[in-house]
Amino acid sequence: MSRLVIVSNRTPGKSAAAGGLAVALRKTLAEREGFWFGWSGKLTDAPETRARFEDVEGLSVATIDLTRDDHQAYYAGFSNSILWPSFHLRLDLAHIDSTWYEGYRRVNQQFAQALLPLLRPDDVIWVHDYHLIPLASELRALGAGNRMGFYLHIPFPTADALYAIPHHLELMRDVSRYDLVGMQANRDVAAFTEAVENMTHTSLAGDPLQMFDFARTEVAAFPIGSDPEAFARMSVSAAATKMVKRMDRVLAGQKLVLGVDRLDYSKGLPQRVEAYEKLLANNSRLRRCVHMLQIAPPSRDSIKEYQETSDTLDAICGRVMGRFAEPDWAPLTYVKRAYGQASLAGLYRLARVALVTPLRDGMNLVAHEFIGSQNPADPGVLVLSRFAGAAEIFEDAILVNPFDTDETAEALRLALDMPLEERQSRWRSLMAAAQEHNVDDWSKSFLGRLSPPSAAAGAPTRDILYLASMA
Ligand code: ADQ
Repeated sequence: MSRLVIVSNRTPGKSAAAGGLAVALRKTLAEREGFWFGWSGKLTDAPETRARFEDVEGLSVATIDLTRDDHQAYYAGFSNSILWPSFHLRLDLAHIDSTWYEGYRRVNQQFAQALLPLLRPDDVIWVHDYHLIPLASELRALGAGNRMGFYLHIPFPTADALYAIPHHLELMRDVSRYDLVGMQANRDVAAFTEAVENMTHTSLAGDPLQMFDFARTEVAAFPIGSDPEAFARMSVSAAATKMVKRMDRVLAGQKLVLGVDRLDYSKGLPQRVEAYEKLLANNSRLRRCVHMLQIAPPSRDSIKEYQETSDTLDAICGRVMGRFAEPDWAPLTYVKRAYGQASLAGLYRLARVALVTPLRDGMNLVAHEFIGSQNPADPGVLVLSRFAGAAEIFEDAILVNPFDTDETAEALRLALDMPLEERQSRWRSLMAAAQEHNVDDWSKSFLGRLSPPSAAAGAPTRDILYLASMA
């Protein structure tokens, strides 16, 4: 079997708490030869194009350092201040700085230069996420003919939002240099197809070699998932039980409403707390009977919009406390830190309702993890945003428009009042969907399509065919 090379902005570290995706990809790499390639997390003064190999708990990991300026332009700049907000339809939060694109391309070139000498002709390369859209172009420009796949973890934007991104034509041409492009949801494939149809025959600066050619690029939805059985086991583990006991003491019989997210404006946190505020305002009988726990560790906090989201959330939580708290009752707890997966699994299992209400999300793994962690005899209810990719999978969640806080408040009330039988039947259907879309099958199906059994070892054909089609 050919080797697998996984490329992502960050590689799995030794000490970082492993997320479900990292665990799944590690497992995939452990089953076949290959290595993981990415940024080391270190900043240097001079650009580096020689990768260093390291053994990370049995996994072969190759990394390079980046210069401070390049990293700023590539990561905080083009990736997270232009692509992330635009792909999440938040053009109001996008910042256009014309120098960032150069840094973004430079880092992708640097990745390609460092990766190329490590490659064998029949290696299969799987590139992850929006930071690395140009990587296939850059590798092919250096002569790599390998099979290359790209997986977009975030939603694909509507055509208008795409057109607002500087250099979007070049980025679309870059996407066309992959053999397989995976998206989270059917809606993303539809948006992508529409954009390609609008742009076909668009040339860049009149250069025919720069034309889009998606004829050899397969684009399909590969919805990611979690490992629901692992969450079922973790939710009754010792670490989970410890967390549950701590929380049970605070709850003293109140029903737990839980939110777990990175602190990101796409997750709809202020709207969610506002919906909870409306629930308490409209249903005085529920006061002292419910408690909301929102866990939201800060992320990307060097970016102004993230600090502002954090400040907004602080203010709204403070307002709800000021409005409803009593000397002996707090309506909510807001925790800005990360927890291990087992502790989270315990909290998921304890919760009567999970509020998973992003304004837009590629998939949302918290929804999958919550479902996996439930007690089949007494399951909680999932209130889920229509605008998460997960909404295509979990039809038996209570689906809401997260912008409409009245609707979310009413969905929350329904969830809290839902009889046991309905909770059980909805959960059974959700669990079946989570099992069907588990993360192991996700990576197997993507790699199965990227490296079909017929792909002969040592057959680097892509560039030759591409150039022939231009002749
Ligand atoms: P994210 O935007 O990070 O991922 P999500 O899918 O919800 O969003 O995954 C978050 C992960 O972080 C989950 O595994 C969760 O358990 C973990 N997590 C969240 N809060 C935590 C906390 N306080 N402590 C510890 N762990 C915490 C991007 C896309 C998503 C897509 C994923 C995977 O934005 O749409 O689902 O990639 O493709």
